[in-house]
This record gives sequence, C-alpha cells and structure tokens, in this order.
Amino acid sequence: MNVSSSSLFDSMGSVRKDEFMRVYEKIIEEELKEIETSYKIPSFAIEQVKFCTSYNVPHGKLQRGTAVVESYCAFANLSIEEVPEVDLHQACILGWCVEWLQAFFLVVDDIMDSSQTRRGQKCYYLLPKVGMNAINDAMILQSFIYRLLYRYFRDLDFYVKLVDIFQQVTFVTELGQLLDTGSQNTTEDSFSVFTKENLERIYDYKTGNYTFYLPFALGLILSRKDEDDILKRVYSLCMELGKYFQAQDDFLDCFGDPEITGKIGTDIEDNKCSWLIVNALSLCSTDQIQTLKQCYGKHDNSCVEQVKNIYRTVGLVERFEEFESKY
Ligand code: GPP
Ligand code: MG
Ligand code: MG
Ligand code: MG
Repeated sequence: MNVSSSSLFDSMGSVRKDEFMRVYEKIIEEELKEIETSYKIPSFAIEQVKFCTSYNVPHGKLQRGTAVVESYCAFANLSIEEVPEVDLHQACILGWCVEWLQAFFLVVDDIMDSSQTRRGQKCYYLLPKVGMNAINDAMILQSFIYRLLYRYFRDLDFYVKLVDIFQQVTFVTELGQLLDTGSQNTTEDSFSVFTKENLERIYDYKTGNYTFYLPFALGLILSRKDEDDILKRVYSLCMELGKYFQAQDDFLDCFGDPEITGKIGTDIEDNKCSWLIVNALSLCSTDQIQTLKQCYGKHDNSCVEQVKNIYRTVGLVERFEEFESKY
C-alpha cells in the first residue's frame, strides 16, 4: 500500500487522521482475509472479530498511534518529503499496533471499573450480544498486535525488539492496573494507600509506559536511534508526560463533561487512588476527612455528591488548574 508523505501529513506536520484510517482499513481487510483462509471457523466468528475490532479500535483520538509516525519522523531527522514511503507505512502499522493495545486495555479496564460509556458509546461488555465474551474478544485484540508484527516485520532485523517492547510495556501496564485496582476493595484503612508516592507509581506503570514511552520507543527503534542512554532519557521524560496526562484523566473523571470526554466517571465509586483524593487529603479538615471516609468508594449518588462537594469546598479545582499550568 502506498503511504505518501504529502497526503499523510497536514501543513503543521501532524498526521492526518483520515489518511491514517486508510492504513487501518487496509490492515483489517488483509487480516480478516488471512484469518478466514487459515482457520476453518464459521462466518459468525469472523463477523464477531470484525465487529469487536471496528467497535473498539478506531474511535479514539488516535493520539498514541499517530505519535509513532510523528516521533519516527522527528527521530529520523528527515524532513517529511524525505521519509521513504515504505518506512512511513511501517510507522503507521506500528501506530495501529499501539491502538490495538489500547483497545485491548480499554475493553478490560471498563469491565474492571464497572464503567458505562467509552468514547461516547456503550462500553463493549455492556452490549447485550457481547457480555462476558468481551474477555475473550479483548484477548483476540491483543493477539492482533503480534499477528501484525509477524506479518509486516518478521524479516526485519529489529523484529525481536518490537515484540519485546510490546511485551514489556504490556506487563508493566498490567502491574499498573493491579496497583490501580488494589484500593478498590474498601477497607478500614484503604485511605492509607492514597499517597503521592503510590499515585505516581500507578501513573508511571498504568499510563506513562504505554501512552508515551511505547510510541516514542517505537519511533526510536524504527529510526535506529534506540541506544540505551537515549531510551533511558526518553523514558524519564515520558513518565513526566504520563503524570500530567493521568492527573488530567483523574480530574476529568470527576469534573469533566461526559459529552466531551465520552465517558462517565467511576473513580469515587470505585475507591480509586486518584489525583483528587490524594490532594484532597492534604487540604481537608479532620471532619471533612471523616465524611470522605464514610462516602468514598460507595456506589451511591448522594455519597458521590458529598465527595464532590468537599472537593469543591477545599479548592481542589483551583489547585488542579495551578498544577496544570505549572506542569
Ligand atoms: C487507564 O486508567 C488505564 C488503563 C486503560 C490501563 C488498563 C490496563 C489493563 C491491563 C487492563 P483509567 O481507568 O483511569 O482509564 P479511563 O478513565 O479511561 O477508564
Ligand atoms: Mg477506567
Ligand atoms: Mg481503570
Ligand atoms: Mg480514569
């Protein structure tokens, strides 16, 4: 497939979403054909794979996927016109592998967080025809990553590096998810885990690695600039970006407009170690902390409202704005 730099990038050097989508359409068409010819499965199964993919993979901001292409061009130190088409195509495919990873995580995350909506539509597991089949479908989404890497990169010298980084980043994110859900079972002293140190570790593991480090590391591998010291420097910058990004996600979970974020927040009900609860604890009076302990982690609208009221009263919105502008 031809991916020309003149059509892939806009005048600001950002990847055009519609052109990036064209690569997706091609990948999925070829992949479904391949599955159909290699495995003797009935048509409903192919339809399910197709539906699961189209429901979960392409509807996001595509920020992680397009970051692979943009970072590859930046690291290769080539002007957009100089980038060979074949490399651009490879960068787009790796970008889509990151989007597939994200789709896999989100399907599972929404089950674990008991979420209702994602990207402005019903969470996948809540569709009547899906239910808990979402678990197997999520695993199929994950398998796509390695099928695509094999199909497009197996003969290249950096193939093992690609497989390795996807596996490593997946594992770290799973550890992050484990830490994130660790506070979910409300206990007497679950507030003791709501510390800045725990929060930042969760952010590094569950967000910074796959959201920032993975796309940039892929850009480095593809441009053959992936020396250890460079990867290390990129890693620490990416953890900073991750902290900013996830703090914003936590803030929007409570104060964002679902019409814009495309999802209804669940962090208070889920007893999450979030930016808001950690910062609230340093601002609240003993009485307010007592109320938070009674209300946080409850699936009860009036409890959720009481938590939000305390957040507003102690000036958390302003504190977040200050944090955001400083960062
Ligand atoms: C986002 O946390 C974290 C992930 C999507 C990683 C999930 C990892 C797994 C191994 C399943 P979040 O729950 O705050 O995201 P959102 O607010 O989008 O639901
Ligand atoms: Mg979630
Ligand atoms: Mg979650
Ligand atoms: Mg969130």
